[in-house]
Amino acid sequence: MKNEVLDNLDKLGSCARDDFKNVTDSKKLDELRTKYLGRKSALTDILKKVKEVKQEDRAEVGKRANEVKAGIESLVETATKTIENQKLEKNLKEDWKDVTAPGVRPQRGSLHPITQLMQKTEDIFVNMGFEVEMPYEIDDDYHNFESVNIPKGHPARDAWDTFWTEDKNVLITHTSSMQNRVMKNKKPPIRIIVPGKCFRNEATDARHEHTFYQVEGIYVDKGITMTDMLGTLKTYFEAFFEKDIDVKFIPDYFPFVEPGGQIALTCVLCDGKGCKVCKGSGWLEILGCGMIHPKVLEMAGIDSTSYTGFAWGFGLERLIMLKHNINDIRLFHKGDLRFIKQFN
Ligand code: FA5
Repeated sequence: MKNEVLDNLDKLGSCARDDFKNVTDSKKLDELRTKYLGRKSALTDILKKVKEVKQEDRAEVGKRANEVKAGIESLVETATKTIENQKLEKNLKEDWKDVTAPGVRPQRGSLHPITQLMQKTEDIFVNMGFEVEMPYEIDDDYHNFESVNIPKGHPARDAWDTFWTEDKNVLITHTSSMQNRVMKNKKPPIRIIVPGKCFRNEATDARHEHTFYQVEGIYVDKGITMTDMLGTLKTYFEAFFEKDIDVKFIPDYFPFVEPGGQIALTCVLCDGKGCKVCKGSGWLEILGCGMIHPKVLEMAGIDSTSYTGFAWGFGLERLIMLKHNINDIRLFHKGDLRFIKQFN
């Protein structure tokens, strides 16, 4: 009987070692735990037989039975740890998050069309070597008027319907208010654009707002000519409208440029054939510009006998209106979502 029990215990131990090799999940582990250590397990049956072994052999058989039982318990413990570790590794792999990665901004609306096309405008000029400088929205009389050759009492002041603050400052009427500062603070070659909000005490209509955006451009260096200005602006308009465009200079008067004028583009709506918007002419007058007046250069401390430069100022909304065929400037700030959503 002793040998039979010892034999059975050895077989049970070796079966258990084989079975536990293939345990991969907790369900299988529970089954094996019940099979080898449960109340109705083979081990329980063998242990019942120990009573039938002779008295003098019982200690040896009992000791072996305990060793086999401890061996099986250790197999259960090892398998439990292996399964737990596998679970942990799987979770780490699947739920792994890189806490140092940049956050993903949830989509909430989109950029206003003015912002979108202002960014496009800045990109185009930056690619041509221009820097970007922001204007002061409230500035003094000197920068908005005097420094650009419009002294007090000059009739040209009437062309700008100005909002004055109580302390005699102005809500800038044009981004030319930055010409003097930019030229004073930088050394030639100076290539700057000034995109910013302007304010005029206008009776608003489809083409006039009291608050609108201008983009000023200033280029000062030795030997700068009108041709450079036409080339720069043609390059910009072609990139902005994404088509071939001709430009022409039509003389006009601004106190801070000489010669001064308007740039006209081939009408982007009819490609120069003539339509309602260009009044059949095939051309659109789009911006004020010219060669910077020697007096304006001198007021900024630039020697006008050595340096020349050009400047321009255009209204951004009017360009966006042409690009997207918008017929009323007041739509930009009306807050009508049906309008804004078209630019998502
Ligand atoms: C000026 O403001 C000059 N400072 C431009 C300039 C700069 C000339 C440098 C020479 C050298 P003007 O008042 O024409 O010019 O305005 C320029 C552009 O701003 C206009 O062509 C138009 O596109 C836009 N603009 C002017 N007033 C309004 C308005 N009330 N609403 C919308 N856009 C406007």
